[in-house]
Amino acid sequence: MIRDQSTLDALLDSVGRFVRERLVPAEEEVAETDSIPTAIVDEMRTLGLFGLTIPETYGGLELTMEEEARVMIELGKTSPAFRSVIGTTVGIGSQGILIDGTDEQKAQYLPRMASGEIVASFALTEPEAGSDAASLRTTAVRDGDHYVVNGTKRFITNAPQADVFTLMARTDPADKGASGVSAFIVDARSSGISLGRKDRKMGQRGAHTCDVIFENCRVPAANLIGLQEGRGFKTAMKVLEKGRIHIAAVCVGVARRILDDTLRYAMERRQFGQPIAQFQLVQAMLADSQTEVYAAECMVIDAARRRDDGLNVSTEASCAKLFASEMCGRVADRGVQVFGGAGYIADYGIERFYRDVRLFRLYEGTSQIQQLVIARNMIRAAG
Ligand code: COS
Repeated sequence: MIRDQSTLDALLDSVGRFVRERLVPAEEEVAETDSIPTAIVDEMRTLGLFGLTIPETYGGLELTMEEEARVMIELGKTSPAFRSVIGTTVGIGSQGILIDGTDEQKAQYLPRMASGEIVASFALTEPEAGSDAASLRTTAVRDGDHYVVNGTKRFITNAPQADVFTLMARTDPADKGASGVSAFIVDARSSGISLGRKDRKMGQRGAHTCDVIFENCRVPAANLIGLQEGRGFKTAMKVLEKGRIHIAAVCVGVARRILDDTLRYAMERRQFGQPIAQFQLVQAMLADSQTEVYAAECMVIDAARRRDDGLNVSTEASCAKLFASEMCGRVADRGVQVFGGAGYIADYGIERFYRDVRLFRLYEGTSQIQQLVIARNMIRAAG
């Protein structure tokens, strides 16, 4: 749903300009230094990017899912590490509070997230609990008006920058499944929290993940999301469902950028006396990529609209994430192929995208988890 086309167009225009004029020229520097310049993060704050999804009452832009998807497609047209700066705060880090938090919790945290004053991060995955998220072992044991948290979270995006974690921990040790899990808002500066060293990743340099270790960390009981135990896994699933449409939109944006670069190269690069774009075998690769980007974009927008209409989009969110992330991998692979030998050389940027996009098929649920969600929903509906 688009509330006001001209307001959205103005936002898309300023995000597009920001991407072209500020982010694209900084891509190599970010990859070299593994960090995003502070000036760029400040500009993201000024543009309101940290508050895209947060209600206007709390100082955000309150974008609908369709509007958010369209903004992510624009922001996706550069190194994905830039999107990651705001990604957890507009997405998985804040949405648990927004969806299931109390009014007090929303008022306490959302305005500072919307302004970009604090960075939110999502702490679900553990060394022994990745795809099987419900088996998480981190415990939160009630002690007076606090919970005492112990455990280790793994691959936590933006943990080194985080001010607040949305943490999933087991409050009922007797219940080993989903209903024993609760969600908390945890101040990252609490005593009893330490960070592992930054993970050395395949790509997306400038975006950071690391372990977060909780050792007798005391979290106020008032920070239990929704003030109800046992709802944390469902909160996480709702957050991830929305996040999957968001990531699918990012995939569309990155794929579009890769395809634009590929087309430009194919039209400039000459072999056998003519631009390689004139050769039908190269054209086939360009056309396949164009078709797939278009298909993914249609899926993303459709899933987003359905969510805005209040429909259950568990299946559509997973379909969009599965298709768009796999599509992005194929588009990047064809991009390298069209670039030929140059595609394997760092100077051309395409090999960086090739490594960067590999993550899309893994995080916020692997492709196999999306398949599992889709098929389960089909079987349930048919039964
Ligand atoms: N919205 C609301 N509730 C949901 C939901 C959703 N999208 N998905 C599941 N639930 C509910 C279920 O209805 C069920 O509730 P009831 O017991 O009341 O029926 C509960 O949550 C448990 O669901 P389920 O039985 O499907 O849980 P499973 O342990 O079988 O796990 C998968 C389901 C595999 C889908 C889940 O663990 C998952 O998404 N794993 C991937 C995790 C992930 O994406 N990690 C990325 C880390 S963050 S970057």
